[in-house]
Amino acid sequence: MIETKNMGGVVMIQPNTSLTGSFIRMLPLGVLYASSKIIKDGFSVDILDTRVVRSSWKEKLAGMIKDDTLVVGLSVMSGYSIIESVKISRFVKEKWPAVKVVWGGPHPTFSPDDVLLESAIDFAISGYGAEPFRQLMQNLINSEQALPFEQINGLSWRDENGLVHINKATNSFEFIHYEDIPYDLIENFQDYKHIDTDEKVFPMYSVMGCPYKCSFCSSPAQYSNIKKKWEQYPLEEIVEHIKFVKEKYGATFVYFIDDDSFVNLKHVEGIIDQLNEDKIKIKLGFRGARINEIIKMSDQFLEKLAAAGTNTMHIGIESGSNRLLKLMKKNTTVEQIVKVNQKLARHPEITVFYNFIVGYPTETLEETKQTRDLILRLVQDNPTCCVIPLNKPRPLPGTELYELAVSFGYQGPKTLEGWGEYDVESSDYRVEWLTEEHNKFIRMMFLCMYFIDNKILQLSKGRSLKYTFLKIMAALYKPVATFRFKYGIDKLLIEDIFYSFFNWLIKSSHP
Ligand code: B12
Repeated sequence: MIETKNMGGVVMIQPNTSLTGSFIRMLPLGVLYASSKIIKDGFSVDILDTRVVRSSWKEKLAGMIKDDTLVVGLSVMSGYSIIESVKISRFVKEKWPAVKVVWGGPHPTFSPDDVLLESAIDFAISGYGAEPFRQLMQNLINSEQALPFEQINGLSWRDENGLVHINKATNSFEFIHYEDIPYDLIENFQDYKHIDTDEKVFPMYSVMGCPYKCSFCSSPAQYSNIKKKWEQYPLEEIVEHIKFVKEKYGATFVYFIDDDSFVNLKHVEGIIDQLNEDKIKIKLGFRGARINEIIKMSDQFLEKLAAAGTNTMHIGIESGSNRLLKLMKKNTTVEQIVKVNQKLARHPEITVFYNFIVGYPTETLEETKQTRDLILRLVQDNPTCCVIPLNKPRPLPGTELYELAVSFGYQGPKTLEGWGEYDVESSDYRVEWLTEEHNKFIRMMFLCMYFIDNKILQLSKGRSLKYTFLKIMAALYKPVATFRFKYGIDKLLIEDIFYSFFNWLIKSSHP
C-alpha cells in the first residue's frame, strides 16, 4: 500500500481474465496506471489481483476494506472478466453499500452503455483513466478543485432519477511518466509469469496508438476521437524506464505492449542503440508488428534486434485469403506473408508468434481452408514459429467488424452478463453467422492449433503439474492433431472434452 496524506482509501481490483490470462499473467498495468494520479493526490491505494490470491477473494477483499475506503475500482476486459467483476461488485455493494464501485478498462471503453445496467456499479470510465479517475475522486470528496460529472472525460454515471449519462472519452493519449507508475503496490513480483519461464517480465509502452485501421481491431474505435493516431514515447523516457525496472525490481524481460512498435523502424533502432551504448542487457519482446513493416526490415536489422536481446515478436497475419486480408485492411498479401516468414526463419533467435482470425463475416469454408494451408506452410518453412490459438471474431461496438456483422443479422449481447458469457476462448463459442459445418471445421482447427507446431514443447519447462500435463499431451497428440488439421477431419472431436475440462481446471484452480 502506498499512503501519503490519507484522503481516503481505494481498493483497485484486477479480476481473472480468460484462459490465456492463466498462462500469460502480466503485471496489472491498468490498475497501476489508473491509480498513478490519485496516489499523488493523497489517496491510499491497495491492489487485489484475484489471478494471484491463494485463498478466496472475498476474504482478502474483506480484509482490505477499511472505514475510510471510498471506492473499489475494477479493471475489466470484455468476456470472462465481467462474470467475476459483477460478482465482486455485488459483494461490495451488499456488504459496504456506501463504498462506490467504479469500472474502468477495455470493456467500459468499448461498451459503456451496458455497464451501468448493473445496479452494483456506480461509475464507469471509458478510455484513458488516470486523469478522469482523479477528477472523479476529487468530486467524491467534494474537493474545491472538483469538476462536475458532465466535465469528466469518459465518465458514465446514474443521476438521481436513475438516468444513465455517458461522457465522451478523452481526446488525447495519456502519457504516464515511469516514476509515477506505482510499482510498489505490487505485493509479489514472482506472481507474474509468462507461460512457464523464469523471466521477470515488465510490460511497457514504447508508443501509443496505431495509424492502421484493421477492420476487426478495437483500437481504431478507441482512438476515434484522438486526432493524431500514433505517438512515440521519448527515447530517453523508454531507456530510463528500462534501466529503472531492471535496477529496482530485477526485470529481465521488457515486453512492449504497443499496438504497433514498428511504424517507424528508426524508433526501435534508437531504443536498442541506446541500450547498447548504456550496456544494458535485457531481453525484449514486441507485441505489435505487421507484415508490411517486416518487409522493410533488412536481415541486418533483424540481426541487430536479436543481438539486442529480442526473442519475441507477435505478428498479426490473420488470414490465408487475399480477399479477406484486403477486407481486414492488412495492407499485405499471402505471397508477402510467405516471404516474410522465410526471412524470419533465418533469425531463429527471435521466436515469432502468429495471430489468425477465422470465421470473418463473408468468409467461405474454402477461405478458412486457405488459412489452414497457410498455417501449415508457415510452420513447415519456419519450424520455430508459434501459431497462437485461433481467434474467432467477437465484434465490439465501434469496429468495422461490428458494422459488417450487423449487416449479417448479428445483434451482439444486450446485457453485461451477456458480454461476460461471450468468451471467445471457450471451446463452445460459435460464430453465429456461419453454417454448422463451417463452425465445426473451425472448432477442429481451434483445438488442433495448440498442437500442430512446437510451441508447448518449446515454451514450457514442464515444472508444474499443469505444464507437465500439457507437455505430455503435446508430445503424444501432435501427430494426430497434424493429421486432423491437414486433412480437415472434424468428426469425433473427443479433444473437445479434454479442452473443456482443462479450461475448467485452469479457471477453477488459479493461481
Ligand atoms: C496484456 C493484455 C492482455 C493480457 C491480460 C490483460 C490484463 N489486464 O490482465 C492477456 C494476454 C491475458 C490478454 C488476453 C486477451 N486480450 Co488483451 N491485451 C493486453 C494488452 C496488450 C495490454 C493491456 C494493458 O496492460 N494495457 C496498459 C494499461 C495501462 O492500459 P488499460 O488497461 O487500457 O488501462 C487504462 C484504461 O483502460 C483505464 N483503466 C484500466 N483499468 C481501470 C480501472 C479503473 C477503476 C479506472 C477508473 C480506469 C481503468 O486507465 C488505464 C490508464 O489510462 C492490450 C492492448 C493495450 N496496449 O492496451 C490488449 C487488449 C486489452 N486485449 C484485447 C483482447 C481482444 C484480448 C483477447 C480476446 C485476445 C486477443 N484476441 O487479443 C484475450 C482475451 C482475454 C479475456 N477476455 O479474458 C483487447 C481488448 C478487448 C476488450 N474489449 O476486452 C485489447 C485492447 C487489444 C486490442 N486492441 O484488441 N490481453
